Amino acid sequence: MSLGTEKVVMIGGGGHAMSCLDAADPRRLEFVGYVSPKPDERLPLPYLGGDDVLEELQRTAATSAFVALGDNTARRSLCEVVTRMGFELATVVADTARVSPYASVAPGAAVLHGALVGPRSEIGTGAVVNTAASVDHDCVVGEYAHLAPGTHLAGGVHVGEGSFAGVGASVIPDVRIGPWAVVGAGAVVITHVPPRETVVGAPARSRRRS
Ligand code: JB2
Repeated sequence: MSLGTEKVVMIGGGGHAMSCLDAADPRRLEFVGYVSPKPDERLPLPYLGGDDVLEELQRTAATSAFVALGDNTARRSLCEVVTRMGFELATVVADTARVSPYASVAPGAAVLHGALVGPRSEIGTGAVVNTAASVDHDCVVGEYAHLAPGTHLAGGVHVGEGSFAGVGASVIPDVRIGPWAVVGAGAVVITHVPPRETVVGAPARSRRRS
């Protein structure tokens, strides 16, 4: 059944591409293959070449692209490149994820298996809500931010653009995490995190001060 199916080129062929392929709904997204500097035979998609083939693919084979790179800076950069080429950014939402009808998920974002996105929360362009992460009500997950598996945001948390929360991190209600900050794995964040700061531990503290 191809009615309503989006033809998509996967950008990247590593672990995150595999997770996103595994989570994507094949009735909605048809991956025509992947582009990467080098093939990885473990990804069960046709290898199409390097990024130099993208313009041709946009003309002939795919209307959308999905950038599956875990690195936030690289994902932003490639999302911008493919958007300039005229691709739409595909969005991956796993069928096992629960996204509130009162929430929004922007183009290019990934909400992977078992993730939860609560009401009035906003998931930004190219952001990743990884496996079994949860975002409670009234949160903002900024563009190109990444919540690693098992991250938990309580209500009203704002995560700035490009920020990364490591596996199992938790954030109490109404905390602001600045843009391009890093929250270490398992950290418990109870105070605001300045832009570009790295915090670790429970309670989380600046790495420079710990
Ligand atoms: O400029 C690029 C480029 N740079 C690297 N263009 C394209 N099209 N692809 C690029 N790549 C490709 O991204 C590499 O050739 C490789 O196929 C992939 C990176 O794979 P890797 O497994 O190293 O990282 P990942 O980003 O897929 O996964 C990381 O992030 C995930 C969220 C890992 O840390 C995972 O464990 C994690 N789950």
